Amino acid sequence: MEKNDNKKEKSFRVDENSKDKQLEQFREDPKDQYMTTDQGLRINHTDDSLKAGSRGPTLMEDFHFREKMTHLDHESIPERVVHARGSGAHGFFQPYDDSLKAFTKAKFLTNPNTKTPVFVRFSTVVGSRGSADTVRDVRGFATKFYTEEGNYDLVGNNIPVFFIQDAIKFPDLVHSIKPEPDSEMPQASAAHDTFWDFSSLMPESTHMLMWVLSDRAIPRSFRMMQGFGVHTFRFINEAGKATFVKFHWRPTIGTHSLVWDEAQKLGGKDPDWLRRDLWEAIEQGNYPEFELSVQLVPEEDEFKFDFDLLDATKLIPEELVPLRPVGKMTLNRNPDNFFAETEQVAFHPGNLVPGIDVTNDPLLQGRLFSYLDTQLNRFNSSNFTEVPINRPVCPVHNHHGAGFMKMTIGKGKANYWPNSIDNGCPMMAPENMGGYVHHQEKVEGHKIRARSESFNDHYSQATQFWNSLTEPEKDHLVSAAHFELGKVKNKAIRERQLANFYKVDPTFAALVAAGIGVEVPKGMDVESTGNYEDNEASHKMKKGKSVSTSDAVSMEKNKIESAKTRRVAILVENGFEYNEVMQVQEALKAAGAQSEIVSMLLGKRLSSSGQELEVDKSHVTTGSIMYDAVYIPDGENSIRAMAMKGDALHFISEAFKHCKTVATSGHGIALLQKAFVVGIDLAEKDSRKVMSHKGVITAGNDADAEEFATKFVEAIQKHRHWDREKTMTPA
Ligand code: HDE
Repeated sequence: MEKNDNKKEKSFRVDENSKDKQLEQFREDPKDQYMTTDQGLRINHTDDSLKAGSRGPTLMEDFHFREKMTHLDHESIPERVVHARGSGAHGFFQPYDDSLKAFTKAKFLTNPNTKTPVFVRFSTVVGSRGSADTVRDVRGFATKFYTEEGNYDLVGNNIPVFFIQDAIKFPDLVHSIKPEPDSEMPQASAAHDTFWDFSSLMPESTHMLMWVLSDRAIPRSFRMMQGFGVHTFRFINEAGKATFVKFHWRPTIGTHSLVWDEAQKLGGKDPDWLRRDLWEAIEQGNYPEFELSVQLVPEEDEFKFDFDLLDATKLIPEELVPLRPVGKMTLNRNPDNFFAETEQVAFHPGNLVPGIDVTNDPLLQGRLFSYLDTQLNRFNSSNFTEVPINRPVCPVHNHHGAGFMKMTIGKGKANYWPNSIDNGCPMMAPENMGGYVHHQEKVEGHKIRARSESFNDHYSQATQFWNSLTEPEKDHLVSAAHFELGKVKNKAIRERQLANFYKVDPTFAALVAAGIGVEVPKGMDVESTGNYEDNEASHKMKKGKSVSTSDAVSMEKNKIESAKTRRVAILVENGFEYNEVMQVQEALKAAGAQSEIVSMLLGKRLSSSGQELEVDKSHVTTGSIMYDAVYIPDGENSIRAMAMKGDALHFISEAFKHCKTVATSGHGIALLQKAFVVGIDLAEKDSRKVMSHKGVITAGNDADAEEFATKFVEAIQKHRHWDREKTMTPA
């Protein structure tokens, strides 16, 4: 039975403020308020429990004490089994135009006038909630779009492929990569025997392993990493026509990574590095922005590739199917409460809206079961969807009944369908009123526990990835393999993994072998290396479309040169050149970079011309690893003081080692030499010259300050100067 409610439903509209308004009714601001019990009773003393005499026992009747303690005892819920550590942010998404209408009827992707509110949660996968941010790991990139047609979740990662092809292997994968079951070690790391044991026995993981060993797995910032939907999904247009689609997020300030040594040190010095970076950027108004793009493949082309579109260990090379920009997401508000929002947000790849549907990718199919199931474990109730952060902004009406923590108060008598008592409400929505209709796909086959042969090639795209990297990127990947496999105690596992790497590329395997104490096994056959398919069968290129290299996968080849939000340390002691600092600071600000004054101790430092500068950070609380570039202004006394102190010298040589931009002038040039900045010609005699060499900028006493500042900013925009990596000094 239809009810004449249609008009009301139709006129429903969402904009970025609507989620905020909705959250407003749940927000509590304790400002200018009395503290109360949960019942609203005002509390007049919370520092002592109620006792029989001031030295006597605490009384059971102390309801305030009991309530306060009970809350603490129950303050945690189970952390996520994977992606436990995360950071969230609110924002909005807006499409550029309506051109996707030809492919999808999803309104939030096709109406350029709608700003759809979003909540994004970035995460690491393996570590516990309290683990460090900068570990080598995949990063989760999950977005909840609060659309007018219901919540749509794009639950992706910062790597476009996955370790396994079928969800039934996920529990094995997760067990192997998590800390080992007897010792609960190591925390937040894949560098141990069980993980490499499993993955060396699972050749299908090879492509993903190449990405995980690459710099992608140690992002410089959540704001500087790509996101991928990974699976092939389906768009459905108004006419019911389907098109295969892959989703991509690209940060507008470019994709950049840390170096491994830096990542490890940050884990100790600031385990919250990525969380803090995201939080501070939003507080400062440097809103992270990501462009959403899609790759579209007509249904007729499903079998035209040399890989299977349903295989999540494969990407579609952008050279074959270019990215088509759709719109932009801006993250502009930090959560008010970490637990209520970031911890309680519950994603599900099965949260779909009309115009988007799933495919038969067996990894995706398994996820459709797991995400709801895991929330039940976390929340102990199916009513987690009523928690404010998970609530859609459009109306929700159904007959789901009671259960722990039911929040909404349903009216009416009929809690079943069909009913006549409540006029058949809530009613079914026809397709033209936004009712979700699953895409009709003809499926037939024998019931069989097997994998499609089209999933058999485990190495071609791993080879393609290796072939597409620049030399520095390859060097980093090999060093990462030295670290990860170097931690594996069992030599047979190292050998078996090496055999898989041999199938990717013999040179790559030899480079890895040289660092992990094993030989490249001769013959690479089944007898010598273990039980897996031979090279021919598992590496064959089929007859479809393919490319042997794909520049799009290299971060270096796609670098966006920008100094925006880059952090620059200005090292000073008493006697620094004030005017020089002012000029450089101005140039940095104009380029969107941020500078901080770093000195031995906090307090004020006096310049050679009598002005004072407040120190932002001391060497005790910071380090070069927390900056993208270093600048040491001239000033004889300032430089002399630094030359006597290990901290400043270490700061400079470490920044140099991590291939960051280092700039100085006048007396500072000698300081660079003392800090083991080598392989650079620092001995320029012409005092009017500004030298820019492999990211080291030096200016003589009479050089042009503007030229110096410009070259400094240009060098920062390049992110890192890998060409000097091989001449690095120990730090
Ligand atoms: Fe997840 N994944 N996953 N995953 N995943 C979870 O759900 C799972 C996979 C991803 O910030 C869990 O709510 C299975 C691929 C993100 O809250 C769990 C399989 C991709 C997040 C789960 C995969 C992801 C999760 C744990 C293989 C990229 C964090 C907590 C079939 C496309 C979301 C939770 C957040 C979280 C299951 C593989 C992304 C257990 C079974 C591939 C970003 O349900």
